[in-house]
Amino acid sequence: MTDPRNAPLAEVDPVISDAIDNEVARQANGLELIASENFVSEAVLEAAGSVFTNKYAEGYPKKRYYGGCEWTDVVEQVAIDRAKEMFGAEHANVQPHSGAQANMAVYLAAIQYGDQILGMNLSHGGHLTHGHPMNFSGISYKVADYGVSRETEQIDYDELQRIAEEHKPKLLVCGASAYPRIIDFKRIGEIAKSVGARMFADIAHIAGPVAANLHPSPVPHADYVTTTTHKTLRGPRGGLILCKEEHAKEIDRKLFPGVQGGPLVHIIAAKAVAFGEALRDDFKEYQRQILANAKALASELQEQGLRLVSGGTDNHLMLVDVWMDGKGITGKEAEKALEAANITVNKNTIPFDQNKPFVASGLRIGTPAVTTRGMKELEMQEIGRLIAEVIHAPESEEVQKKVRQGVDELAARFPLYAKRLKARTSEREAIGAS
Ligand code: DSN
Repeated sequence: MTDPRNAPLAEVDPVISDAIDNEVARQANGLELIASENFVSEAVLEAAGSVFTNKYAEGYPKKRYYGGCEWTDVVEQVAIDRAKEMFGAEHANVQPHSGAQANMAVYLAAIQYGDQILGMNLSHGGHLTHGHPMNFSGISYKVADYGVSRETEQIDYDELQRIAEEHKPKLLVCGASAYPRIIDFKRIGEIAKSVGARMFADIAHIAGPVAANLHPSPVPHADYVTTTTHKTLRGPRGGLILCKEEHAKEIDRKLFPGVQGGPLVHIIAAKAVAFGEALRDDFKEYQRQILANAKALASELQEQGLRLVSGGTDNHLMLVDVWMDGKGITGKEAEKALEAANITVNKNTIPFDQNKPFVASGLRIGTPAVTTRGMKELEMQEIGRLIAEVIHAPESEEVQKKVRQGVDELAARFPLYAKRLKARTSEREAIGAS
């Protein structure tokens, strides 16, 4: 009998093994348009699934609280060096388990409990951790917020200056999770300076274009920059903090032991691999294509009669107003109808939304994942038409069926995780499963 400690997952735990196989098939056979998702390489998956998951390593390279860290130090130092090189940053901390934990460390390092912060309103494109009342940031600090103007649906920097002067924040938080336009980090830096605030930029969504010099970088202007590593950066799930050297010690101390205990060394290894990929020339081309694809998809959606918040996109995502002042459908209905056609997106509030966040008036659509599959502008036009067909007839099962066929064809032309999918199919055939 095989020692169960050495047996394959399918034998040890068929329920979980099956769920993983089915997820491979879901990702490969559908169209992934959630703006914050992507598909990592086999090399990143291999590092994330490595034996470094066994290691405790509190501390930092060469200063650990545990023995046996010599290979952990190699992995973490490489990740740090590559992160600094990618963004031209003075200091990098690669240990945050997530973007939220990276952000928490910044708050702890930059300000005191109860201090005033100024962040972008969640319903205008900001993020929970930028001061939402139900998040630690809104619970622990006094919050003022800024948003977009009603006319342009873009950040109104003059208004931001005015709000900053009124509230005199200690920390000015910028960056967004649903904002389709360029963010003027230089201007925000000037605003922060003019009121004596430190500047904190969360570039979780746009880290890829920033690293590829296709979006202005906040690094020269901001005291602190954070990002997740799994969105446009195409790494494993996790976070990253960049800062000026003067803040380095405090950031490291606040992340560990302030926010976290032991780092996830297998994930740091996978970050290192992803950062290595991001330093290659083809990464810049990948980022360029993400943006070109977003523009192509946005114009096709407009061509098909859909309204885009702010009239278009400069980055990897767009916000579609499917509600149209009550003449259309809710974001929730649109998300569900598209899911039935194997197109994955998420409902999203739009600025000045008339619906509650769980219902929402918009859809957020992004191109990083489909671009990873190799799709280009022509495919974006096809996808735009498929999306519009569903949104214009959200109740029609016939339309959903037809669109599903279109999705199947597209997915087959741009294979994903082909080896994994093949292994699953042959295993299933061997046991006669569907
Ligand atoms: N949940 C992420 C997103 O989808 O943008 C932000 O944390």
